[in-house]
Amino acid sequence: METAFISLGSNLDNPIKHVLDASHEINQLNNITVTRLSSMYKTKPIGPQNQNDFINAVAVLRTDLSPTDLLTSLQSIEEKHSRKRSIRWGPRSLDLDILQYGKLVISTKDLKIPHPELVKREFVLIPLLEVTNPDFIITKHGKIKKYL
Ligand code: PH2
Ligand code: MG
Ligand code: MG
Repeated sequence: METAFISLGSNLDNPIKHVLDASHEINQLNNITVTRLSSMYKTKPIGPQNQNDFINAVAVLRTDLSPTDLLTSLQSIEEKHSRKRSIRWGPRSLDLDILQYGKLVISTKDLKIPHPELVKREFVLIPLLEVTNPDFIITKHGKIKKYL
């Protein structure tokens, strides 16, 4: 059993509903329990500015799935929310990213943990702080409080 942290984001058609529904759907998957969900944060888009504000949140999971199986499961939920992969950093109905998985560091073509943008993004760091504490260690980087 490992603890994993994921980010949830949406900026298309009722983003709060996409994020909340996704958290329930993740909890219903076999081998995953959502143990905490942060508040919903309304955030300005990073990247192209001609798109809606985002709703962002972070969830804490307990899971038996390997990182790649977890990724596949999260992608199946993104697809259910009619996620289309188009513009980099563009609008999306649902984005689920693995931020951290236990103390693991992975860097493959399809999966990088910790998430490479994690420590640069307030829309992830602030909800992550809410569900952890200032001394929480981001693998490779150190205490979260250094970045806020
Ligand atoms: N996701 C992106 C690009 N830009 N900006 C905000 N505020 N929130 C996001 O979740 C987000 C973004 C690509 O994953
Ligand atoms: Mg993302
Ligand atoms: Mg993503």
